Amino acid sequence: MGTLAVAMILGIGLLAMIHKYRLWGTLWNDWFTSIDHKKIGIMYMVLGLVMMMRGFADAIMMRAQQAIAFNGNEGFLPPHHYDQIFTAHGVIMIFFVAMPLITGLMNYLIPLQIGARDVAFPFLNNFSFWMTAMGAALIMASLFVGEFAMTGWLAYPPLSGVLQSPYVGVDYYIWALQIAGVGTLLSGVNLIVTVIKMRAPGMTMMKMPIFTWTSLCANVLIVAAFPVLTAVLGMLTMDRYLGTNFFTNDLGGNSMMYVNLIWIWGHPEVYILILPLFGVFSEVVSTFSRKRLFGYSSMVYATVVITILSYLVWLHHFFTMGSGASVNAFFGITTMIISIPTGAKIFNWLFTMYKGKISFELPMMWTIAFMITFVIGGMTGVLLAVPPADFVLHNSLFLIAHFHNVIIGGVLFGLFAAINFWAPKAIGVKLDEFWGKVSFWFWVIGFYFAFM
Ligand SMILES: [Cu+2]
Repeated sequence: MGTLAVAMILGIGLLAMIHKYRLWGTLWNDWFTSIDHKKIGIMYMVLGLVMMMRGFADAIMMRAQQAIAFNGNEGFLPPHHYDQIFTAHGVIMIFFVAMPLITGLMNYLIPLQIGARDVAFPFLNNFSFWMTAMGAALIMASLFVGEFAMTGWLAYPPLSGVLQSPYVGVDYYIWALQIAGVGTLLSGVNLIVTVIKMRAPGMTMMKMPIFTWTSLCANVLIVAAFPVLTAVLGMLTMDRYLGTNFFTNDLGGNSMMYVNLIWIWGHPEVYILILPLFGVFSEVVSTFSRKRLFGYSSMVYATVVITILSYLVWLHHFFTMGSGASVNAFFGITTMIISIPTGAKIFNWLFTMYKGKISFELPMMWTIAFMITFVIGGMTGVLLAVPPADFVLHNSLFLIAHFHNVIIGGVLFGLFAAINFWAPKAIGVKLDEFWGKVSFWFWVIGFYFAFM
């Protein structure tokens, strides 16, 4: 209720400002209905940054609860409220912060990098954005009307089934993800066609900027993975609404199939998030070392190998489910193999810096923070890829720390590098150096304080 009051006051204030300065026409004609890839890209980024406030507030409440609630003290959040915040944090950070931010970045940069006037299907681009925005709006609405899922971010049945979760929270979850997911799929198709068909004359595939390459691979992953998410959520919907029994223990269903299917989407999803940022780091490292990127073609091959391998590892998310030693061993080994092309990229960035004239501006600072943090995240990932170790470490803060090292240290730091690097092009102003450095040190020290 307190949040609703604050949100309403801010919302009414914002509407009054828009009205006072007669901005409705501009907002509607120049932004909301715009089919310009640069404006849509910026709208995606604004959506992601706004939703980051919500996801961050959820994180603060969770950590505060954990700090207070021990020795019989119940803390300030009742269990059903804590579980909703816990679920919303994961869903928002992945679907409505990381995804809009990378989609916005790709929208903005790809046509510029390949010399195209716009994306292949500009109207569809605007439509995709609004589908993502509507998904976000649905989650925000669930804060005030109804509830949100109390299931964790991937809503495993039987907990998310209609018997254990008869309330509307899971329905908000399903519809928000379905709408946003289809929007992401359409924008994936759009960007693939753009890269394949609309490159300027003479730009062969192996002459494309490295960011365009890594984004192309990310969009191939989107088109391959998101239909699986749509299908598995559709099956969960039918279980809940129509009494089908895909994921129940009786009538031949199996809840483990849901876990299997959702991770066939879920593991590629983390590579969808990180690959475009690998491209960003490559662009930043070569710019601020004043050298050409070391090993362009090995970078491209490493990206393609990661794209393929990301489809052979999903079972590492449920080693403890009981697939047996040989299946676990197969997925443990494929997971470890991924560290080879990823390690090759790290060495390529280091060799680019070697004997370069490095200037430590903000994008370069974020890139170095990334390299250290991501290597820690990657190496703890190799530890978790050992099935017997995973039996000890699953459900632990070690796992939480691992994926925050790769997702904050990789995706978010990469986005900050990108925003600092390309903001002058997008908004015509160089972001303030002093406050950028303050922000950098707060983030890096805060991150290590929270997760080390
Ligand atoms: Cu994975």
